[in-house]
Amino acid sequence: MKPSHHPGTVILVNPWYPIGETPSPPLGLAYLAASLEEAGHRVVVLDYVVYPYSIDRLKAWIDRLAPDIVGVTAVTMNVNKALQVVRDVKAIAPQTVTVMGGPHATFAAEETLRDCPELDIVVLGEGEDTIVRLAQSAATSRSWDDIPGILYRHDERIVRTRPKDGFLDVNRLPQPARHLLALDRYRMLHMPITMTTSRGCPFQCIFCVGRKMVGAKVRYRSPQSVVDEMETVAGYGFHQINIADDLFTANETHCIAICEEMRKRRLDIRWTSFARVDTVSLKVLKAMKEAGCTAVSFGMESANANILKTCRKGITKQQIVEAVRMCSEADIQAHGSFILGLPGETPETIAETLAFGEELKAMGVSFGFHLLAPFPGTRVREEREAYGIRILSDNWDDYHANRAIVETDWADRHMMNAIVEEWENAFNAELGRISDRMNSGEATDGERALLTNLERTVWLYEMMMADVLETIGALPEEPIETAVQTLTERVLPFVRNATSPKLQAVLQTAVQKKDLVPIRQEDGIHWVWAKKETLS
Ligand code: B12
Ligand code: SF4
Repeated sequence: MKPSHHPGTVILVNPWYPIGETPSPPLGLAYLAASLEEAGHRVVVLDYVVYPYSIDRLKAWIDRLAPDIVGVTAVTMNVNKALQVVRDVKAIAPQTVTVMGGPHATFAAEETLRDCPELDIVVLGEGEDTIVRLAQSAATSRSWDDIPGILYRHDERIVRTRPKDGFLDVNRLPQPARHLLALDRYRMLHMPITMTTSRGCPFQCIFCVGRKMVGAKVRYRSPQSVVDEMETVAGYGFHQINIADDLFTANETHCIAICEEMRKRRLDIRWTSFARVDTVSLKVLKAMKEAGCTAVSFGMESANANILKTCRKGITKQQIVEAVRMCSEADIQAHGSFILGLPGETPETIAETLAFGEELKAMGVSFGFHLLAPFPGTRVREEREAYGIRILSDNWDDYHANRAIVETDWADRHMMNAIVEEWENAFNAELGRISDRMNSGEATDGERALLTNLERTVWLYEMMMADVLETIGALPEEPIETAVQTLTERVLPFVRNATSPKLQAVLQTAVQKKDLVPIRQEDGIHWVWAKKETLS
């Protein structure tokens, strides 16, 4: 018998996390949405990274769409925000099925369900097929036991279904449904847009869940479909596209085939990628450069050989230096990131890493630090005693990797925090100096662009998140030149640290780019964000 098809309605939610993390439009949700749309379901994505959140706003959407499912994504750092959304959904519409997926829920599934009775289902790992099956079931029988790879609540018990048969065929997935995302807002905020060319990772770094999420065997997408997607993404006008799979450079044939295809189609775009220092070659880097790659980010983790070995990154300091040298030969900017607080960290190893950072800086590398955040599912968390680390916080809000929540026997949290704080202070002091130079007319073009972009991002973000345009309402009818001036005066009190001339320049540019649009109505001018916007 042919199963009858009952389309359901699904709301997907991206919970808040700070703009300082350089967020990109939520790619995982766009993949889920594409599969749901392909199966005939109605989908809306609500993105509280770039829209203010309140239970009333959520209620307005739930009242309007009466969704069968609200699905929320989360990483560890914003899981508490995600769970608040789940609680609010149940308070608004108790019959709605609440689902959570993503790396945090995958590896802390039972405890997340236990701690949040309002959460009905956790989806483990890749979610495309699963969310489609859940949507079908939610709109019909509401029985979950034959859907693999989930945990669900049944009476007082938590039931785990059989594992999925394996990983998805990445060439069968539809292109991510980016048309449902708030792309305009991310673009206005000067954030990068991400895409992936493969899924899977054969490495076993002890601080990462990447491999456990996506499997050890790398599944490559066809170069045609990758470049098709790239063409579409390029059309959205972002200043930067980031290829987010960190094994992009690992398979020379795959990587070069993509670069060739980009050149063949004469795509004139600038893009960046993640990579491992041991998987780049000069040949690959040169092909990437010719195809428009401007920068590559490497996880360098530590300068100390023992730490590198213990954390199973499988790279050496020599390979880091060699990768950086090849990047400079290929004229690609290299970025490096280090993790402080890994097993075996001592004051000496920290000093070694800092000194190495300076050495790399002299070679033209830009680099930054994170502090170890032992996420659920990582080996370093599961075997913390064996690795000699102490975890100081179980509050997931602290898992942002910007302050120490781990100590070793030799490196305490104060020491590591002091380093990061000094780093942040130096960065802020440098911004202050640039600001002074700008005021006295001595700043270089690069410095001017850096500061202007930063101020623009912060001010536009504050305006978006405080609903300033909606709050100020209608402004007097007047010609565009003076209308921008009036807008500036009305917006100024809402934007911290802005000066009138600078804010006016920011708003003027936004108007020129049609990011800010005046709508003339009977009661005067209503300013709105780019026309394409449909979500709020
Ligand atoms: C690109 C990337 C970034 C980018 C862009 C992030 C973005 N939101 O687009 C940048 C650089 C900004 C970034 C930032 C951070 N990242 Co990051 N990032 C990645 C990376 C390399 C790829 C993510 C990706 O796009 N995957 C492709 C999409 C398709 O997969 P996905 O998002 O996981 O979604 C799938 C499933 O998870 C699932 N799913 C997800 N949500 C939901 C929801 C429902 C309802 C369902 C059913 C299913 C489901 O289905 C999706 C489709 O299959 C991963 C590593 C990895 N291999 O996944 C790390 C990773 C996600 N990042 C990680 C971390 C820690 C961070 C930061 C906190 C950085 C930090 N301070 O340490 C921030 C937080 C930002 C955030 N909230 O996402 C960790 C998360 C671990 C954890 N438990 O928290 C990962 C897993 C890497 C690691 N270290 O282990 N990141
Ligand atoms: S850090 Fe990168 S290479 Fe290491 S396990 Fe994670 S995804 Fe794989």
